[in-house]
Amino acid sequence: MAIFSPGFQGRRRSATGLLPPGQYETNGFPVLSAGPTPRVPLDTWRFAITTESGQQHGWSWDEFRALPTAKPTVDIHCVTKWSKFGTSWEGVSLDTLLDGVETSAAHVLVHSYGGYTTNLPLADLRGGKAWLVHTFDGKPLTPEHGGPVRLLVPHLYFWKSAKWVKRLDLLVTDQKGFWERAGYHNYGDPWREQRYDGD
Ligand SMILES: Nc1nc2c(c(=O)[nH]1)N[C@H]1C(S)=C(S)[C@@H](COP(=O)(O)O)O[C@H]1N2
Ligand SMILES: [Mo]
Repeated sequence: MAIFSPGFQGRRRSATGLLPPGQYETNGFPVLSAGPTPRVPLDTWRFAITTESGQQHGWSWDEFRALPTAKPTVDIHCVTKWSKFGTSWEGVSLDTLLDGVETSAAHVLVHSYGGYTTNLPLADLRGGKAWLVHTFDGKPLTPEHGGPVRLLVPHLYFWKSAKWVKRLDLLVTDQKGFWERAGYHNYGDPWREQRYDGD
């Protein structure tokens, strides 16, 4: 039996229905890029995970697209204060990609085509909380929004969701990324409003 609430609009507007402190809702999808948009042809695209012992696990586009996919619908929160509710994506869970990667590292430095970097704890990529997505709203992810493939880690501020993702380095010692070195918070939990270093 289906239950419809009075205001039901036919599509889910929010995954949680909640706005983190200091955020406002937008219906648009702003583009925030610290540099030019790299164009990565699919026949040369590769994604890799390297471990602290120097092992490398790599995927070509065809290998990546052969992996089982998930379709998360999530709210996203940018540190510049916009939040967007109910964004729907398709991609590969990091749990799938990390399956068979042997590591005792606790930290990750994410590298993008174009040179952008961002860091986060490896634990934040596990447990169904993070994906490498290639589809947004049922269509291939556009280059401006990080296509062919971006990281999606919606429980942290959106700068952690690296566009044009290329490689994850699993590290024993934490290493700061682009915005983290520039004074943004090392972890970036929107619910604790961790915008800047010291928040
Ligand atoms: N490679 C790369 N990834 C990036 C960025 C960037 O400049 N380069 N900007 C980050 C920031 S600050 C935000 S808010 C989101 C913006 O994603 P969007 O442009 O799809 O909205 O991407 C994040 N990932
Ligand atoms: Mo951002």
